[in-house]
Amino acid sequence: MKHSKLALTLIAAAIGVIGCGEEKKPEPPKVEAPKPPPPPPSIEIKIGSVAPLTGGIAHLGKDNENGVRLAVDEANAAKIKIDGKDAKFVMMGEDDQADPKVGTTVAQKLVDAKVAGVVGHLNSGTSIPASSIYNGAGIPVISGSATNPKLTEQGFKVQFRVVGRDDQQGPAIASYLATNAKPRVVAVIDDATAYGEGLANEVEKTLTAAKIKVLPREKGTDKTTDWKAVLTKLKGKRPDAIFYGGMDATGGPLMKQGRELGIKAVFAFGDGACTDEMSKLAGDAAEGLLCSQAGIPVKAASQKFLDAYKKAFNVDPILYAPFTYDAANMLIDAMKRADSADPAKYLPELAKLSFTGATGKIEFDDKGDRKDAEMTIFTMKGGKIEPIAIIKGGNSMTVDEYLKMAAPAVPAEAPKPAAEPARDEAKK
Ligand code: ABU
Repeated sequence: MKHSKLALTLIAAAIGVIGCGEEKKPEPPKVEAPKPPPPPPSIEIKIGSVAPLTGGIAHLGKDNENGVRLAVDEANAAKIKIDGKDAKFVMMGEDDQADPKVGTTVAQKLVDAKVAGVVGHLNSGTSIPASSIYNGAGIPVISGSATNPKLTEQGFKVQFRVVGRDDQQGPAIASYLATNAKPRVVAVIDDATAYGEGLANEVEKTLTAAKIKVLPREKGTDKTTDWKAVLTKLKGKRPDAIFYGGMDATGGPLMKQGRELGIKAVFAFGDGACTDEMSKLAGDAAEGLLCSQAGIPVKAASQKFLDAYKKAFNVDPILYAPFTYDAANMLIDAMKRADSADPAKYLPELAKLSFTGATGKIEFDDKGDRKDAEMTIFTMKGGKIEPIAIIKGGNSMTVDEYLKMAAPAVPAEAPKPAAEPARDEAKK
């Protein structure tokens, strides 16, 4: 009892001391630290890119893939909003090994991963079987390099391409050959792929129509690098020109061995073998070859694209990178216009797009082909392919004439978002 009284006295005294000291300031009202705003809603949009990334034409596959990667990286840097959400574009790069079976497996993998769209495949032989898989899933697909006409003749509403077709390319290179080299007898060889055989057929049709004798077809495969038996047989028939439908990995050795055997014929090739790689594979033997590409030459692509590509990858584009870049940008532009990455919603926008990209104005016809696609004829000079004629709408012109002619086609008003600035301005 005594102890508790004492304790109370001491507490009272202590309170008295405190009360007599400095006046206790009132505590400031507690202010809650501001909460960071919730992150804006975001949406991940996958874009597939398919090309051979291994094997003999991996250099072309990488070129195609780089075009897509550059477009995706630029779209991410531009902080695009789709449906009010921050769009994060992700490129899914797949290797189809230029093999039709692997091509369909990879296509199904992309469908299962719910890609919003695909740029690819590089080869006609992989693009054609893969197209029915994308069509079944309703996923838009644009090829930046496959040129076999069948690709867009199947009635698939999801299928597009931004290069020309082999029923334009074949007549273009064959007519140039016929007019300029004036051969009397031509040998035609193909690699037994959808592309090589199809293009060779188109070339043969044009030559035959021009009353030029075409020797019975010779064949290899897309892996053939020893052509000596075929060439020895052809040498005896003394062709004035040899056309090969196939890629550079097989076309380079063909031309090298042809010259080693003393064949003096003009060698001509389509786009798959219309690269500087030909001089790496054939050395000096590649000088003077003729070849075609199913679009404008790389050097006529917009300067903005060429600079950005070089900065990103520290190399120049080889063949169709400007086209796969445009293809990826067209997918993205259509999504922006539809304000949706849902293929069913943006596909109608894609089909009616009028897009000015690195390769000029692109619009699709009812089949999904590029309207009024250019064709370019090249020759090999000093180890580099040099464009000698660009053919558009039946007119043949130099690169300079083409750039002048293309200038008025560029819209005078501000370029659309995600599209290229006027290509003529970029070249000044
Ligand atoms: N067009 C050149 C190579 C790609 C392809 O069509 O197979």
